Amino acid sequence: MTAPEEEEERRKGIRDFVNARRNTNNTNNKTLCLIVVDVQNDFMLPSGALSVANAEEIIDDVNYLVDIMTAEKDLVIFTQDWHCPKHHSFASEHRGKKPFDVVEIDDDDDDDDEQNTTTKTTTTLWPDHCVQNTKGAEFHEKIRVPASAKVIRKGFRKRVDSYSAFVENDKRTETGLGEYIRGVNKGLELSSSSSSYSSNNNDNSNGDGAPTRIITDCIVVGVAFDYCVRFTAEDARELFDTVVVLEDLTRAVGLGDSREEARAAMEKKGVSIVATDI
Ligand code: VGL
Ligand code: ZN
Repeated sequence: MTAPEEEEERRKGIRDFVNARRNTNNTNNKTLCLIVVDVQNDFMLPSGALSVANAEEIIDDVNYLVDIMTAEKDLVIFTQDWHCPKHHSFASEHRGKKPFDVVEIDDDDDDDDEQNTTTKTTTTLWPDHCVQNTKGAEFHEKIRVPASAKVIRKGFRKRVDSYSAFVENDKRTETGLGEYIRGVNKGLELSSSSSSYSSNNNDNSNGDGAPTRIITDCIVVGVAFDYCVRFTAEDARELFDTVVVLEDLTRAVGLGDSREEARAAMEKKGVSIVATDI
């Protein structure tokens, strides 16, 4: 196959994949959600501070996916790792530690107060990366971020890292993305029901008290498969019936068994991990 033929083949795989998701349960033209994780210079460029092997390879196909979903008015979200200088996840902030060391850190904000009980968390230390307003934190120049897309920045609190686009690594602090998606769902629900709704009917649940969820399917792509893609996809299961990671539109950091651990953890949470060509 020639290169253009291969490209068309991949694009057909992507189109078929999206159409199949859109038409599940005999619901034609339902709205889908796409989350594009951390397609930023520090992860993508070979010279990036935390470069993920071959990550630039996914950009053309991610652009294509973004284009077709934007054209269908699906909800498209981009995440951006956005650390303050001297972020606590940087190895340079921990004496005697190197990037990629796994350490126990305390969650407490106050280093010196011995009265405080602190919770220890195991975490990976990284090279300084994606520092706010630096070139490394910018989206890769080839990625197209449509004006209609929502950009969510994460990891900007000095002491807390955030792999997930929904909840930071303390498992408490919400990023606001969940709230945003609930708001979008509310809007869709109101606009789709306004014509048939009587104005004095305030019960917009489906009768059993469960919230009506309009956007039921979410697709996750980007980097890194074993960190931010993984935790974003796992948490997305709280909001969506179906969460699919399109594996060929991701790349992994690959520390020890991180790739296989991520796969197992996502599958345990009910995330599907699929290739476009199946
Ligand atoms: C990521 C490590 C540190 C990611 C972000 O995007 O997967 N990994 N910060
Ligand atoms: Zn980071």
